[in-house]
Amino acid sequence: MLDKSPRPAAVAVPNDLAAHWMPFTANRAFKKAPRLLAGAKDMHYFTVDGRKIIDAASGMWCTNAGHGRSQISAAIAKQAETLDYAPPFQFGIPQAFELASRIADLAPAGLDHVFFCNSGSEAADTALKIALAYHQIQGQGTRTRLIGRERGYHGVGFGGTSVGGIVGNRKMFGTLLAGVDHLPHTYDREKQAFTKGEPEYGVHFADELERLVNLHGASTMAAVIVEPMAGSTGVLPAPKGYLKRLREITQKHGILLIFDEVITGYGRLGYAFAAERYGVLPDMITFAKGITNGAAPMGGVIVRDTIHDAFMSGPEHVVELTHGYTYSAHPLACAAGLATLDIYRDEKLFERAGKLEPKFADAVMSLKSEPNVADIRTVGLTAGIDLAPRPDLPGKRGFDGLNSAYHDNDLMLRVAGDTLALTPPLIVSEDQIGEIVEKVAKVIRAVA
Ligand code: PXG
Repeated sequence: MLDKSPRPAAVAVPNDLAAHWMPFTANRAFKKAPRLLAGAKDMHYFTVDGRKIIDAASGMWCTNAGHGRSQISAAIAKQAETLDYAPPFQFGIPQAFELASRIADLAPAGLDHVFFCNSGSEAADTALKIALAYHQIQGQGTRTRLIGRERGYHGVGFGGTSVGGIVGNRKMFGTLLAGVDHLPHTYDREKQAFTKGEPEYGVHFADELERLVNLHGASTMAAVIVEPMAGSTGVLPAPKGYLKRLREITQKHGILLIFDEVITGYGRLGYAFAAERYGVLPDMITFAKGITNGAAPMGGVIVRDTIHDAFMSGPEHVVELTHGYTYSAHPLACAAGLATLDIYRDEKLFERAGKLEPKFADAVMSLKSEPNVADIRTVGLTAGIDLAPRPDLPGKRGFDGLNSAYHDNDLMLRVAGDTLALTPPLIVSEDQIGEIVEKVAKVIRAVA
């Protein structure tokens, strides 16, 4: 139930919400019962009516170092004063080169070049375009086919939507890119329910790539893109051995392998990148979100040396890759990124996530016996809790959960259909994990 008791307004609220057409939002429902935020510090948001709500979602998988980090805001402010904007084509700023080097240092050896953009969507499209261009300059221009995975999410550009595998995100937008195919998703509830970490069952789902190679022919295939842990669809960790198997098959057939680490990058699974956790070297890694702790828009692609170097030929005055954005390596984002990486390093937040993982998993699994809980999956500092859908109203129980959390339980979580997703900042304390789990239990009961 909505608590409509009057509260002192912490900030002025506009009385007309009509003009802002909100992204990925049930606009009419929102505008009837808004969830408006006014501030944030460490593990909490502050609502416009002055409530303090605990953030179990890192905003939207972004604020790995917690909110309101003054080191980051000071760096942004200083940068804005010093150099507000610089053209990223044919000009550069020192901070962009420094940030690229530091990201390359965090990435697995061999992935040493960073191409900047402004979001995860742009990162996915950039990686796909680099893959196509790479094959073309290698004299393998027939390799144009892009392979995604069912239930995958790679943002909302045409490339990312095409290789994405969430039907609701695809079906409104026509035929999308030609020549795309999809691997099956890796989830089998009967075999995997209530698994902590990577499920034992499911390595064979990678073998479906051989089937696609046999169907289309290796000489037509450019790249495979997967999330090491599928986040947006409701937290599906890769089965044990699955990513290694994908690497073996792509390597065998000359197909590039792209890990979309927009969510898993920067500590979420206890490592700088999930590629390290799984001991698998992809050809490219996409990132966004955590690189600036959410404080400025930034994304990028980390590219293997051999791919980057293949472009560095021909006359030196000629642009090697005709791709980029007005705001690639934006000064404010670079400043935010450098300050963010300092915090991750100084506070050892990736290691902290790894250490907390078993405690977090145990705590969340204690929700197993709550009403309608059909499955719980955990990996790193992330969990997906599937609630049984209400008959004939898929997504309603999840949506009600989001509202119950925000309005009645002072909790922010993510929902994907009827799945509740928890993905707190990596600074979360053990007590706060307990508090989050208690609140989630109340939410689950409220929507029973
Ligand atoms: N790739 C992955 C793996 C993502 O998770 C994107 C690309 C796109 O990033 P941008 O910055 O263009 O939005 C994402 C974004 C959720 C949720 O509730 C997840 C995302 C975005 C919004 C909501 O799980 N991930």
